[in-house]
Amino acid sequence: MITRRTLIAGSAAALLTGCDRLNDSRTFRGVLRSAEGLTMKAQRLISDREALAREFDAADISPTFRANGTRMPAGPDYQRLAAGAFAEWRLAVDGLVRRPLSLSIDQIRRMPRRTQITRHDCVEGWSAIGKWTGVPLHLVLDAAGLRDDARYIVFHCADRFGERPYYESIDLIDAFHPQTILAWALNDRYLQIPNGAPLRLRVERQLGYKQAKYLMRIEARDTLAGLWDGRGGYWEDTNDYEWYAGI
Ligand SMILES: Nc1nc2c(c(=O)[nH]1)N[C@H]1C(S)=C(S)[C@@H](COP(=O)(O)O)O[C@H]1N2
Ligand SMILES: [Mo]
Repeated sequence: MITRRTLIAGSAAALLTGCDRLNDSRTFRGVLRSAEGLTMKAQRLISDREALAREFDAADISPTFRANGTRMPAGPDYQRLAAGAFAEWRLAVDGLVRRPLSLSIDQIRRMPRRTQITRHDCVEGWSAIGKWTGVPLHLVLDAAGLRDDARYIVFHCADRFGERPYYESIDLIDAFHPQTILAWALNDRYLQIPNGAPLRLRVERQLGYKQAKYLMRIEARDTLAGLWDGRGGYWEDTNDYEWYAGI
């Protein structure tokens, strides 16, 4: 699998290939200097992307975590799954993976978990602090075995806005970030329907609309082109929201 580190190491190696032969060239030293500068900038950018979102104390948890957007997916398929307490629900993990998975909510709840108290910021101008528990996304991706050509992780949801299903996507830096989890509990309770039951994404360095609820399928892709309008998310496609919604 190509990790961020091998990508950086690879590009640094590519920049430095042939340095013995070119060492005397004045132009080359200039190029090398700017390449070093570039690598440092790239490194700084990526270190910043790796920083942890602030985590809060139990005393900071909002009394209610308001629900926004879809609060109950309308389709009969979801309603049937909900009526059965999601025992029949499966999360598909497919696309550019070596071992496609189909996971029940019990299997996911039995995987190693991370709990984090974080602040959710919605572009509509409200925030809430909640305690989330879930499986780190990277463990699921490792189990599926990402292929080297995977660059994006797409989250397909059960709810629709007209003909368009809600979906979201992130890059591999966020996918492997330690606070990026597939959450099945909020405030020590199994996730309830208004907040995305049975499973939702938490990608804590980004705004509310990236936190896809009602997950049905996780797809690894090499490009976002060809998926709806190609901008990587429902709101990105329909309302020009930023794909990278950093906070
Ligand atoms: N599937 C799905 N995910 C979604 C939405 C939605 O409508 N459908 N709304 C988004 C928005 S804009 C926000 S602010 C959060 C709200 O999460 P909450 O309902 O738990 O507050 O979910 C995000 N994820
Ligand atoms: Mo939002």
